[in-house]
Amino acid sequence: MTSATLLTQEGQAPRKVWLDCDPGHDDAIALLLALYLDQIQLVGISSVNGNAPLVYTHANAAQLLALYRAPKDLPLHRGLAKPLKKEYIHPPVSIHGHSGLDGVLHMPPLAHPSVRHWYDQFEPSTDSSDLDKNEPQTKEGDGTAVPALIAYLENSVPEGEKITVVITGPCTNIAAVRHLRPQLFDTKVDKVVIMGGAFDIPQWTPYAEFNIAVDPDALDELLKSRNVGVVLVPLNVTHKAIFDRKTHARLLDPSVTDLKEGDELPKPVSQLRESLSTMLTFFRDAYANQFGFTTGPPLHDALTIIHLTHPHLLKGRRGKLTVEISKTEKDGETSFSPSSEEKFSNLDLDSGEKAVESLVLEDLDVEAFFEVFLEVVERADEVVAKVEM
Ligand SMILES: [Ca+2]
Repeated sequence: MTSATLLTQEGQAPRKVWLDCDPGHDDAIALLLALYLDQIQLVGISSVNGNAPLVYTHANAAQLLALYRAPKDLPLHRGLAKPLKKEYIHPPVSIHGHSGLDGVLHMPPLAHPSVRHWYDQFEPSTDSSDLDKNEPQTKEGDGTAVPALIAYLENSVPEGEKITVVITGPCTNIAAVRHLRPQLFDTKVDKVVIMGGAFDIPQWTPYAEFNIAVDPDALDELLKSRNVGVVLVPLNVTHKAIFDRKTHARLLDPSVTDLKEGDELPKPVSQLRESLSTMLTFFRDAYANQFGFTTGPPLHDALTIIHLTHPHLLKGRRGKLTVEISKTEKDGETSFSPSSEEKFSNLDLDSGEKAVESLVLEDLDVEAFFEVFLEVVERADEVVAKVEM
């Protein structure tokens, strides 16, 4: 495959996407793909509590946008710090670290003007002393994400047009938008692509995957819509997206295309490649120690973006998706009744009188996915080398 076939689809306008995330090592990869794949035009980003408390995930998002040289006019909004109805469950720091995104070399500090640009974009901090210590401040209040997405849908999405929402953390922010303005949401959003859920495999609780367990009521709110389809990217498919040593070698140095067993990983040929390598090394070690993954970490969240840019690389069944909100130990358990065994790459968004079904993705073309990932790194690398932070 050439880069032209991977990165562009002739004559197609990019899809407008709002990305709601809780970075997060795998969110960081999703964000890189969303920024650098031509098929997507990011119209807004919001942070949500999840892999770490909101105060950290928001700071991480600002730092990543600076690291990746995102366009300065891309808005980053701070979202909700607590789930809709439940108390926030803090995950153990052993998976994403204390900050939610530990272990990344060359990450710009919070006090860096470019990070401050995004961190303070809508709610300027009153005191920068905490940022000088590279510790994000605790902000009171509910952030600006929910009103900002409502305003965007109302004022910037013309009648008859729609945007896509991607969620790579708990569904809290987006569910709050739908709860407040269901009609606006249902007419201006075509689908919501969510990383979350798991079927018949080990999960965060005995029944539920982490993103959904944190805020099951939020997924339930999104599943109430009869117009807006949900595409679920569960652990069953994300566990196939394993970043292995061979890919790691190519990430560090694209000329090393055939790493042999026992060979040492090559030296990074750029600073961005070193940042991404350290990011995924931290995640690899966490997955090895916590879950016994021996070949590498799964890049869960990245697949939400691939579904939009390269839909043919992912397939699943359509049907009825539900989530347990009974306030029992099963809270957050996802259940799925496929309408047939036929596999699809997309929802049927034009299902007329009957409610739009959900699409639960199951199969991944692993090799092609990592080719896209490496092409994106190549592209980002060129930009990062040229553009000052
Ligand atoms: Ca995430």
